[in-house]
Amino acid sequence: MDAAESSKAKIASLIQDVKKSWDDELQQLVQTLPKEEGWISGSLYLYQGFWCPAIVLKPVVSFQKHFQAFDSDVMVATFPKCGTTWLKALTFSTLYRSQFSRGGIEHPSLTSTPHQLVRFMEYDVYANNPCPDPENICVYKPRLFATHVPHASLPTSIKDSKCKIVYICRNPMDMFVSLWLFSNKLRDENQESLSPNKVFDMFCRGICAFGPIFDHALEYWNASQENPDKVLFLKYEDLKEDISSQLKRLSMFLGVPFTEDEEKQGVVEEIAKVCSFDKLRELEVNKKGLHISGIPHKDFFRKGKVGDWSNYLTPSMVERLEKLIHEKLDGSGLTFNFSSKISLD
Ligand code: PAP
Repeated sequence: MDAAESSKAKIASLIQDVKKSWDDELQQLVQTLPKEEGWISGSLYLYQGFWCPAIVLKPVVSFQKHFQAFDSDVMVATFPKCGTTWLKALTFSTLYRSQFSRGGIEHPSLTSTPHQLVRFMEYDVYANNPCPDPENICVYKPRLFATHVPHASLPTSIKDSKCKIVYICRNPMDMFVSLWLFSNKLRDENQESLSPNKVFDMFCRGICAFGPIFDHALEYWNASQENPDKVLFLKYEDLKEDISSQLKRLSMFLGVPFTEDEEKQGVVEEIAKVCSFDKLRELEVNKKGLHISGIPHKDFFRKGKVGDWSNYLTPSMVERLEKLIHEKLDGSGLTFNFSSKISLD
């Protein structure tokens, strides 16, 4: 073996040692954590106050330990099934619009899914590599990422830097229905379908991926109230109601406000259209293939409506959730729009 080969072998063995000690550390951590059955497969671990899916526990810890935010970074943060796919598409199209102007390079959203364009930290960037190269984890500049990790558990560099966070929340009734049906689809053929009563009870007790939803939303809500230049808090229902004004808020927050000329040329409406449910769902790239997490791309598009919960939840479920929403959110200033079907007042 020559000197170069021997040095390579030494580095490889060193990396193996680091990986091994890291795996041992994680193994020890897992043994201390409360555990519950997951909705799809694998377990949920109660880690730092939220239910972390077993499959992403290691990536979440790597993300916390190793990620170094840049001041120019943008992070899309969401609770699952609250509009992640939509917000990724909107943020990508708004932030980089000058790089893909009309008549120029083909827009990447025609050939890549929103989840490929804006990578999840825990399901993608850190999934197989505890320490990825910071220069290569996002091909666009400024860097844009996404996460479901709660605010309290974000890496400190995200909070200490000028990195901006865009958060989207959705009324918990529609969110629950979306997650329940999504999870059922992804369960193995030999697994029974999820009993709605059982998962609803788990959901109300906060036991679902990254739950409880109330703590998740409230942490980001409070952060947005304390520092509106750092955290933008959006609601799925507001986007549904008036996408143009919400896009303008987003562009201002990102520091790339739409110019008068752009507004006259209809750029805002164009972005809204390109990112709309119907447009995205019809793209070939979103119909075929699997996300890196193994989820079929098409499963991120179901109905995309506000108020679909009324087709699934029983009156007693609605009553329980209503009570919980009051209990958790009253006095916080955070409210939800459930469509015209019920009023929570
Ligand atoms: P994730 O958090 O697991 O990545 P996310 O995109 O938040 O997924 O959830 C998918 C939901 O957003 C689905 O809602 P539904 O089950 O109530 O239909 C999906 O239909 C909806 N969705 C996806 N893309 C859009 C879009 N462009 N506009 C509006 N809703 C969308």
